[in-house]
Parts: sequence; C-alpha cells; structure tokens
Amino acid sequence: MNWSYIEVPLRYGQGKHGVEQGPSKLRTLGLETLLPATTKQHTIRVLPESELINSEEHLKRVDGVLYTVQELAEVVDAEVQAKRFPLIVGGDHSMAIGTLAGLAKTGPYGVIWVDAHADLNTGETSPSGNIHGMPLAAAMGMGDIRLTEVGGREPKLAPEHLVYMALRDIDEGEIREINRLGIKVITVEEIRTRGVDVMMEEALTYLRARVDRFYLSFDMDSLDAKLVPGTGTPVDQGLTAAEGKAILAEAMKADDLIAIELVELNPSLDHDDTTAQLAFELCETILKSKENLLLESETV
Ligand code: B3U
Ligand code: MN
Ligand code: MN
Repeated sequence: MNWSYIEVPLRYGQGKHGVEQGPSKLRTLGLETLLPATTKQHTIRVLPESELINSEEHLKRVDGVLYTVQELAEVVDAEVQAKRFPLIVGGDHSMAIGTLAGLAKTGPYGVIWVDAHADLNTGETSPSGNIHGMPLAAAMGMGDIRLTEVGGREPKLAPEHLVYMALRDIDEGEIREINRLGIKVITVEEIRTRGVDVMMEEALTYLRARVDRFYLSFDMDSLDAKLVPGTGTPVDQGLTAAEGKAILAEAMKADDLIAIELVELNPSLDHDDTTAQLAFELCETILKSKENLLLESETV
C-alpha cells in the first residue's frame, strides 16, 4: 500500500490557539520515522492570521476555514485517484469539510465518525458559531452555501452512509437532525458491553450494504476527558485508549477503507504531552497495522 501523509495545521474552525500545532507536535515525537519511505507528504496551507477578514457571529473565521479546506479537497482527491491511502492529521475538525468533499469526487463512500460530538450543526443551530461543529452538515448540503459548495454543488455525503461512534455531547438541533435523518449511532456503552470488534463489524455491515468503500474520522475527544486534556472540548464518559486503538486497528483490517483522519490534538492545552503521546500511539496503530506490514513486505 502506498501512503499519503497530509498535515492540516488549521485552527480557524474553533476558538482556541494551539490545535494548529497538532501536526508539528506529532513530528517532534517522531512520526516521520513511522512513515514508509514511499509516503507522499503534504502540508496544506493555512491563511495567515493577519489576512483573516471575516468574522461572522454564526460562522466564525469562515474565510480562514474555506482557504484550507478547498486545497485539502483537491489534495485528497488527487491522492485517492493516485491510489494512495491518505492519513490526514489536524488541526480542528472543520478540515473534514475538505476531506469529505475530496472523497466525493470519486463517488459515494461511507463514513465512520468517532467523536463525542455530532458535528452536524449549521450556522443556525450552532451554539458557538464554530465551524468544527459543522462539517457533516456541510457535507450533507445543510447550512451556509459557502460551506456546502466546497468541491461542488452536489451533497458529498448521504445520511444513510454515516455511522457515529462514541457520541455523547449533542446539541438540540443535532438531535433533531439525527432522528429526522435516521443516522446510525453506536454509543460508548455498546462498545464497552458488546466489544469493539462486534460494533465495528456492525458498522461495516451497515455501510457495506450501501457503499463499497469508507473513511474513518477520529476526533481525539472521542476518548475520555481524563485521557485527553490536550483537546479543545473534552467530554467525560468516553472511550479508553485501548478501545480507541482497537477501533483504528479494526478499521485498518478492512480493505475497503480508503482514508483515515485524526483531529483536535491541541498541544498548548496538554499536560506533559500525554494527549500528544496518545495521538502518536494512535498513528502508530494505524501505520503499523498488521495488514499494512503484510502489504509492505509483499511489495519488497
Ligand atoms: N457541538 C458544539 C461543541 C463542539 C462541537 N465540536 C466540538 N465541540 N469539538 C458546537 O460548537 O457545535
Ligand atoms: Mn469533531
Ligand atoms: Mn468532538
């Protein structure tokens, strides 16, 4: 398998400084040594703070988000077309507007969204105006046209092609939409009682009945608040580190997985690099997955 490693040092989707340093922190911890030699590396550009003009109350720093996600959409599309497997690291979750739009260029796909939050707000329903709480709504064609039209007019994702995992902090408007659209939700409780492998199997069976490929987006706040001080909005009652790693390992076993994303590491908020270290280990789980090693040795 040929890898693509895409860094997205974006913070404009939320209000806290530091999340833009997620990718450089992972590099400091040695991430580059984990990347196979043939990996194609990219760093997506971010608008300098001095050039930010827009700050709309319901769509904060929207110009800064748009600048980055447009380029990310193009890069993701190009990498998938080149048959490389992108590992995309952030950065805040608004970047996924670009990932979702980029993947949509080559046709339908499923999504496993591992997150404490539903990220299904629009400017109207958002309690914060932060775009990192909106990427899935934008991808489904809901909300401000500047966000929904990244990568083209058509919706980038159908609600029945989405599965949430570890959701537990959902806004009122989001609950309404999840129910109205009938989106599949897998809770921490189910993961804990029935097991990661069983729930991943359930998620994949659900998606495979509808689409022939999927991507997984992993928000660091899917993990329990105690484990991740270095994320912008930690939430209690989340996944254990072992559960998080097992979800990624299970996903990596699937040969219809087309991309993976890790977001919302904020090194400035971290305590003694514990969250960064955990994010590094999650990347290690992804990059050292057994199937990957097998494929690597096959090509030597
Ligand atoms: N749902 C809230 C909070 C939030 C969303 N994503 C994160 N936090 N990380 C919102 O602002 O949309
Ligand atoms: Mn998120
Ligand atoms: Mn979240």
